[in-house]
Amino acid sequence: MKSFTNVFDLGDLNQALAEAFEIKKSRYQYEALGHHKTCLLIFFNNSLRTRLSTQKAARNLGMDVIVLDVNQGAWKLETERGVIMDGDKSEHLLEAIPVMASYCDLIGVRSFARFESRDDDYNEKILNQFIQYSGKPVFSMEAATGHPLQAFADLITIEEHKRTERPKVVLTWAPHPRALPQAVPNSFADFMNEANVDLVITHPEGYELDPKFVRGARVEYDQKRAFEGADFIYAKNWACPGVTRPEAYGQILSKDMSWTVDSEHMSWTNNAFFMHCLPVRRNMIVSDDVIEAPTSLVIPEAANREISATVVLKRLLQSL
Ligand code: AN0
Ligand code: CP
Repeated sequence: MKSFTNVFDLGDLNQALAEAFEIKKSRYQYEALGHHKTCLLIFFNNSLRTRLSTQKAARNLGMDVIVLDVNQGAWKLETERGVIMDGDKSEHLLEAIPVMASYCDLIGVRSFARFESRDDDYNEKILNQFIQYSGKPVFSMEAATGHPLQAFADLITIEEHKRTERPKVVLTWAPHPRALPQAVPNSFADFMNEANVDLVITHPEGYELDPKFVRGARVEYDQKRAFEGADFIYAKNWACPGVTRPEAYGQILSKDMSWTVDSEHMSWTNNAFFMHCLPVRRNMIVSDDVIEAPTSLVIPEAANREISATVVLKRLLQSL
């Protein structure tokens, strides 16, 4: 594997899951693989889980880790070519990338959607520059349109908890006070569409996800109907993806609190598990009682981030 940005980079998902369970049983078994190798983690945005779980994964594999928070202590980076750099940005990404790459063997990048241009975000302008100019294996730690390490961890968690061969999995939009990226729902749909699950996506009108990720999944605008018989409820807020409403890309179209997942919502399901990638705003996305219930998987999902990252970094190391 030369880079990791979406589900297709993993190849056979059953094989990837088998590898994940093998690593979960014995997480230091590939410790020799990373000897004298360095993993650089570059954060343009905040993180708790990704920051910790990816460092842990790199150490499981015997690697050294360097973490760079671009906005805290590094020079402000210009990302556009052709700009006269007379503003507050002291360095260009086109120099910074090869310099950073010279100190490491693998590069993880977190760079959220900026919501300035849908084309720039959906063409993964920043992540692709790292892939193009670093000459090193690059993996996404949540880029503009995807968060595949999260979705892989979610798939592992579903596999561990499913009660039927082909569970019904519902991805539901929920309200949030700020405009959030589509990376998490995009990657969740990307992975679920390749997994052995029945995926239903529900959201208010205007929140249609990009067809590249929705593919053959059923879209149901009636949240109650979507929840009926569900085995897993995966909640997430996202801002307008600009599919049916291009002019509203990145905007908040609704704060309808009737979409908040509470115990009444969960009563419509087949005693479903509740999932969310975290961080979550309680009583906006999900009620206290639902996230605290024994059927809430938010902590196991976060713990599985170490496992998904260990599988991915192991495969990238094996490609060196
Ligand atoms: C981010 C998002 O919605 O993409 C990160 C989630 C893993 N969440 C926030 O910015 C609150
Ligand atoms: N789920 C997730 O990626 O969390 P962080 O933003 O804290 O890394």
